[in-house]
Amino acid sequence: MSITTKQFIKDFKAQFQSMYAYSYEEGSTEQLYNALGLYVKNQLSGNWKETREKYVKNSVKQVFYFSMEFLPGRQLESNAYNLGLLDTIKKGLKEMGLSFDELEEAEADPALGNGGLGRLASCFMDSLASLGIPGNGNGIRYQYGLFRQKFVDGYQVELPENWLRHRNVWETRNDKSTCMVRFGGNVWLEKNHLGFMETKYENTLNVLAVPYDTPMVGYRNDVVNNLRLWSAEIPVDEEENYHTLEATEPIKEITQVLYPDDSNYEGRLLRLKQEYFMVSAGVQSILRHYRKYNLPRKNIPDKVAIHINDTHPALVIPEMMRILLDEEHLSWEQAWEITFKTCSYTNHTILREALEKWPIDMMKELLPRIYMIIEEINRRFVETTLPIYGERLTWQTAILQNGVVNMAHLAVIGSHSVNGVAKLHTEILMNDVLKDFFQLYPERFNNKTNGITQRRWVHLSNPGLTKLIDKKVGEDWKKKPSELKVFKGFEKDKQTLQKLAEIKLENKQRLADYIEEVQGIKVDPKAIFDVQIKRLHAYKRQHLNMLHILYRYLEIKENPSVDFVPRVFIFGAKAAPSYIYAKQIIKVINSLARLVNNDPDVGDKLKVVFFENYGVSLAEKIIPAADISEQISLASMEASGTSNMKLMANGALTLATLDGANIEIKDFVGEENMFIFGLSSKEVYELKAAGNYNAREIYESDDKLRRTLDALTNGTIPGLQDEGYAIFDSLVNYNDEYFVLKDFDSYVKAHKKVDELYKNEKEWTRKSLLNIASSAPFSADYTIKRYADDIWKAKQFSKQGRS
Ligand code: 26Y
Repeated sequence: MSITTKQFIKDFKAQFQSMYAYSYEEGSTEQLYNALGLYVKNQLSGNWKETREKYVKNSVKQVFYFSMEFLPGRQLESNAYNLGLLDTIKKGLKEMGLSFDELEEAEADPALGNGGLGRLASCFMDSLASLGIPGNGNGIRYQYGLFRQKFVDGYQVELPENWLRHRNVWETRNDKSTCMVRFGGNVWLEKNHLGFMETKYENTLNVLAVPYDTPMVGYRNDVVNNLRLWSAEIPVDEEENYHTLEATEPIKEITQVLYPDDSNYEGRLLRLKQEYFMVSAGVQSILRHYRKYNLPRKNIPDKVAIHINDTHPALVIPEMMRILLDEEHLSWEQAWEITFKTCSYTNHTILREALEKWPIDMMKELLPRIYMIIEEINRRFVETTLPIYGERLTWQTAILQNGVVNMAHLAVIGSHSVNGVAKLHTEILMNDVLKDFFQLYPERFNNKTNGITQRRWVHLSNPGLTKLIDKKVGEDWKKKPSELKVFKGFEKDKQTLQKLAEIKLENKQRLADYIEEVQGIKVDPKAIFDVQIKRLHAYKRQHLNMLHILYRYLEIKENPSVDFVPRVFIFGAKAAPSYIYAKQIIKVINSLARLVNNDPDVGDKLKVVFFENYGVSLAEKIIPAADISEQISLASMEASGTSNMKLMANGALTLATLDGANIEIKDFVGEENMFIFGLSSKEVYELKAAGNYNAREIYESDDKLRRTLDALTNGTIPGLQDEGYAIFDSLVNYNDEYFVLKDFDSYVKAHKKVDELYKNEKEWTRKSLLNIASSAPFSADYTIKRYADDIWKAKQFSKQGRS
């Protein structure tokens, strides 16, 4: 899209005036942001409409990505960039005496997700549009996003995240496309006068689902796809609204707040309501849309692919069956064939506690018709499986087990494709978590290693690096990431290495300024910036990182001239509000930070920064400044990880266990260009099987480790209540579930290697360059292309970008 600066200024002024009826000079930052956002939205609205019309006119196959979580990040800059308007806008604003960066900060960052899974969904939305694949998102418009995290005396406190307090310029409420979602009541089947079985309901609670559409802008290709988020409202139609005011109270609750948990699953009725609400509205709206294609129903799988992002939307399967059976009057066999061919499922976790299981009684009461259908799916599954595979396998794979509905089993049985998110993770699904299903349906299993969008995570968040790559390899890599490998050719080029080191230092200086501004901590930009940013979970082992910091602190105290290269340890992590242990780890890190940062013996050798309220916007500030990427989960536990990919693409060196996508990072960049430590996944499995792990023995036999662990409880760290004891206890007395002690020694050694290498700036920068140049395979564009080709059978409709 091309537009002159002059034209922009004129249009923007007009936009502002039409909204606020006075001149832009008098506008607040927020008003100016709103006007700018709406200006950009106006620019893309034509493409948005045309994209939708083209899809229908050409009867193209469309993908619907169902996810309970999306983490799009701020959209102003990214939309302007993808439209090709960003430079003009920045220039125009400057001429008007305004700063783009300042206006941008006024945008709320929608925290409609917990972590990796939600951010992945948003990277995928960006790639779908940029590849010109007809792909839509379907999710929930939570009124409150993931809690806003504050530290009070080092403790995490959760505050409501009212992201819609200010207007959201990107969304369009689409009253024309509302649906009705039914909960509870009684349901039965009755023959009607034509001899058809009809489903009858009484006393249901009817909830109005209102869609809010948000444009998903492709990179310079005139494509604008749609993200549809549903909001629950009380029906206005008198006939539907026969409940008392009191009875409709729970309706408002349904889309009020995001479930703030990334793993610890609790049986919560509200969560099940949310899942069905989103699924039912989504499927209804898809089937309504399909009618516009004027094709027989059996062709649905040729025109529609529904993707189930983890089990959370797995009720798509019985909901689709319900509509095809009850409303479209297909036979079970016809309905099942359509549903099965339409649906596909991605698993994102092997953590047992995160695998959803709903009590049958709860499901029956809340979703009686859906439960009847699940029962029938299960009955038919057992009927066909039992004679071939026998009792054991059949009962282990059944959907209904011991009073619960096993959602992963429902998802696998009802989908034609099941995938994991990194090579190792998919192997673990096939050999362990879903091994019985792998025996039943080997052809359904496949791997799709995660990816990230370089547009947000490199082009926009690291303009210095982007400019350097443009200069060295040309601009083609922006549309064809594989071109990045050309950058490898510069690994020995002195001038390039020097420039790369300068850019990193500038990024670190910027982050250092920000750290001082928000945390009041002064850090040296020449120190190693060592970054661990992800949800807080015991398996991710932020406490291993903490123990190493504590170890370094004790070493410095004992011998102030110890040869440690100055290091800034940077954390960003939210803990689930109910996850006590994770919150204790946060408290210990914060107290340790206070101790270390204020000890004059330590000086610049060691600084610890724990950012509050980690999220997409903060990640964009931290990642370009990172030297070390901490990916230290216990091998086999992290399905993939995606911060590992973002950090690598920005030139950080990975310090990692061989877990998740770290293994592929190693395959692409080479072991010699990262720091690998710890047990392998195979060793973890063996150690668990042997059952003879003895954490106390390690504690007692390793002096350094013992001294470090003892410092958790002997008053070394002021300000702790019992948090130090809790962590000590879990590691020493409760036998260290995630093998922290086992991996400690090898972790410390890896850190020594980091220090050694950093002393050789040229060599460090060379490895950094190789990491950047090897990061192309993690482009979400490639990941999405593989999903489209192998699973969805969806074609690129528009050609990929102009410049
Ligand atoms: C059941 C419910 C409480 C629940 C809610 C959210 C369960 C899980 C989740 C979120 C899981 C998640 O974010 N998983 C992460 O997905 C990323 C994208 O595939 C992976 O990179 C990462 O390893 C995995 O932990």
